[in-house]
Amino acid sequence: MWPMKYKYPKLNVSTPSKEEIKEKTPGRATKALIEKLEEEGISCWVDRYEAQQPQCLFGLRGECCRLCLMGPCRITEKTPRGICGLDVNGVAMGHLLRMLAAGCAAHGQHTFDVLMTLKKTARKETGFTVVGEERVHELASLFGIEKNGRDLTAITEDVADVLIDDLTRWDETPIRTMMALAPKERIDTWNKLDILPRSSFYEVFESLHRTTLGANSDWRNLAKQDLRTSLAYCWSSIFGSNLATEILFGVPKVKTGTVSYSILKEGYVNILVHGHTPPMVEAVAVAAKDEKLTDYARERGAKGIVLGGMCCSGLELLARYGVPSVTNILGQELAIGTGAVDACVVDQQCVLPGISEVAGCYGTMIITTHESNRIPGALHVPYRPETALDDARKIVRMAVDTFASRDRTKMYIPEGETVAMVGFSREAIYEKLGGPEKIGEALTSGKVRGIVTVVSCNTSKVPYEHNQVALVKELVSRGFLVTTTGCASHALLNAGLCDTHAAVRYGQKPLADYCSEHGIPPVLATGACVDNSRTIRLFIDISRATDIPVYRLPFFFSGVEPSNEKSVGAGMSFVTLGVSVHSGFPGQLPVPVPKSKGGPGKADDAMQERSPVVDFFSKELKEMVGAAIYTEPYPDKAAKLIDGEIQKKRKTLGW
Ligand code: BF8
Repeated sequence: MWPMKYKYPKLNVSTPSKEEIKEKTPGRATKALIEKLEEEGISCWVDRYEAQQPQCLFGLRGECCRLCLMGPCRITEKTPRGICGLDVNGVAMGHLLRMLAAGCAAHGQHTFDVLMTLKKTARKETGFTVVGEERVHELASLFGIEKNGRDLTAITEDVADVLIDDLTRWDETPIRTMMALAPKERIDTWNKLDILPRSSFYEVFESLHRTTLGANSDWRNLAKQDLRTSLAYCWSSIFGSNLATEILFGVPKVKTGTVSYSILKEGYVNILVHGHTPPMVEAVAVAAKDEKLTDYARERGAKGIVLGGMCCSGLELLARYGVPSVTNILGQELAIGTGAVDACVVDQQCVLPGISEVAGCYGTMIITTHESNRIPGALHVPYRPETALDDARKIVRMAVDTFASRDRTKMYIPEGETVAMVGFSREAIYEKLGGPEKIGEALTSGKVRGIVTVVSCNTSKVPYEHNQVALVKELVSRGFLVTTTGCASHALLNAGLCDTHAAVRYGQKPLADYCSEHGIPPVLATGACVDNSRTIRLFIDISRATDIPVYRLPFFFSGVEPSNEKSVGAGMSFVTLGVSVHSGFPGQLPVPVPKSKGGPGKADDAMQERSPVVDFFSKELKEMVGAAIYTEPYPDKAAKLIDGEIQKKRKTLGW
């Protein structure tokens, strides 16, 4: 626990000051770079966060309705309904549904791009080739696609068509990927609850419709659509992207890779890729290795070309090729603030608008590649599957030209990089651990007490990366194996938790022995956010191997620092699967606030008492899908909570 500056007693939480963020964040480079920007008079997210304090408590409590133009309406004890008559339950569920729809659309949009690339590649209309043949064959068998006597390209196109159909279909046929991969027990449960989704496109459309003025005042009906949209998010928006990317570029294998700002090199052309569209990332990675372009860089005075990534694009590169990744969502302005970046190539989502100001101060060129994400002042080279490889060469050439003309006198690259073991696809995990049966045995015997997936973004509401690292160290010391994706994984990679030594450093017997025996770290970095689908398949495989439904197994999900709406969908995907969720901050969502006992302030439980939606998330969901949502901002308490819930499961199983 630590003193934090901004108190929100009615939420029973406090948030940190800028100084507290600088002191508490585990990566020392972060502090150094924030101070560099400070000295140079350039603002970044930490300054804007402080300027926004105190934030609106009605908004933070999910009691501010902005669903129509008569609002915003505050729901209070004195004004229990908005102008239209909607009560707090409808407000809370409606806003949650809009967040889920936005998250489903966001992942769905980059999935759409990958699927179009896959289809065009199958038709030989792009410069890419299909690398992941085994995934094509697996999915063709699962989808009942004829394979005999047909060549790979024809089968691949049929697989792409099923995935595209899952993303876009309007009729009532349930998502085929879900029907093929989800356990029968789950499908029966979802069917009984009447929440089987049609597609991401359809459910997003329907969710927006249901939350318009006068369209739905039954919060339970909205809650049902929340669950349905979560299933679409999971089985179409994230699975579609993961599967299509594995078909296009192969299934990652275990390898070592480096993370940190220090991968940027003085005297080199430094290029960062950032966003969520793997084919664009792949194309730039190919171009950055092009010998002609390296020669061009030398002619222009550079020693060579360095490529690094940020956010999910960085994790994609790291998992598949071991190409270094620099940082996560709240590190992007700091990375550019090193003054070492010549070009930052961004596609879609999680690109902070603030980067353009920082880039302007250092002469860094921002290149946008997606029509849905344009930034004032940036150059635009649109991603087109047919010309992606040529366009990427153009982009790298532009970066070299920037190097030659840019003022690099304000450059500071923090020292020290972390080496990590990465690339833990589902297949790579089995290669190391011997398959789901063997993992099931380790869980039964208690060598591994449970598996916790620690994922999602970073937020200004807690000390940046601190809680993610603290929680995971505590979980490892309590004998839990951790899987991780997204921005959380950057924090864990950087903190050395994805290094094989971490099992002994932070764990104890029997987990430390188990990790050493198999040569793995206690934290398995499985990739980008869409690769939560890898952990979902892992949980399902273990369930099949042990013949125990997922909801009874010792699994847990933790989103320690949620910020993007996509992280709401990530948590809800696991809830629908039967895996309980820990959220690291109670803001804006109708989830229970942490108990006041031992917390930083006294909770005003007004909404807690008057709103059945809180009960819905903490109790009713358990009866419906076998999992619930918990909120706890303090990592030591969160670890205790997760441990307690997992221990209950182990006890019920007689383990
Ligand atoms: O999908 S973890 S801030 S980078 S949303 Fe975004 Fe959150 Fe980072 Fe990728 Ni995921």
